[in-house]
Amino acid sequence: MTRPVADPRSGHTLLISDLHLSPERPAITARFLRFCRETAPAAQALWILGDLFEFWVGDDTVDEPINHDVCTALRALADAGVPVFFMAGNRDFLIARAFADASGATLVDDPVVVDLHGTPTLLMHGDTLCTDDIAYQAFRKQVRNPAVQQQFLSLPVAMRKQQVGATRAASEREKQLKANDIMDVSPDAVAEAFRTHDHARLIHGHTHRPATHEHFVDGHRCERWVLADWRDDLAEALRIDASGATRVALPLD
Ligand code: LP5
Ligand code: MN
Repeated sequence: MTRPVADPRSGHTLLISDLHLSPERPAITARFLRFCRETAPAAQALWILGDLFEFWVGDDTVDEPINHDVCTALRALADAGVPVFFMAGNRDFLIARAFADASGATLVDDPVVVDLHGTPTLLMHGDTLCTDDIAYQAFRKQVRNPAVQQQFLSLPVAMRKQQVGATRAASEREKQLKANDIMDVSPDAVAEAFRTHDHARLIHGHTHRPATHEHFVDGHRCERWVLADWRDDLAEALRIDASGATRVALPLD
């Protein structure tokens, strides 16, 4: 059954990011599956702006239990006529075709500008805005290199998971040594993003610092919405309609 093409100014769109789903946090996965069943079906579209998973070691893990459950829930949404758009984060950038096929999600580039209910909106994961974090940007460049990824993907799954574990531990150690500000977006990078994209409303995640910011760039008032990560005591979606953006608190259990 095809749904009538909805007026883009009517209805609403939901955005989420940074759920960090993993077998270690079953309650968060259960919350996400409930969100897919009870909240998201009323939306015109669902955008996932990265770090849906705690990590993704390759599409050959798409049938692992949690990955399978997530893909099935997203597929049900897509089949019900709610398009799902997925942008990768710094944890799940190896998501590829098999995930898209299993989940029905459309993979989108970072950054992308879309018209959301009449307002041009720049969507990003957010890590590329953290330009003062020199060590992270160097790491990012390395792991986004297709040759490095191919080599990683040729390893057995267990070895890939082991390497990710070691990388996570190194990352956590390094984060302890970094000043807090360095791990936030850089004001210059934000201003540059607004300039490059015609001062579109910016929505991103990654920093786990949910807030709404007002920036003034070259005489333009610009809005930046930072999505919330999902924790034991917090789960949120951003709801966009023709009148603007609002944060929707989701039931915790
Ligand atoms: O993720 P988060 O928010 O905790 O921290 C990020 C930055 N850290 C990372 C690293 C990831 O957490 C590691 C998991 C990636 C899984 C990918 C799977 C596929 C790998 C494919 C390889 C081809 O992104 C952190 C930022 C922080 O955000 C805030 O922006 O500061 O950056 C770092 O901590 C990076 C370090 O500064 C430098 C890199 C240390 C890694 C050294 C590698 C050791 C490898 C051992 C492997 C055998
Ligand atoms: Mn992230």
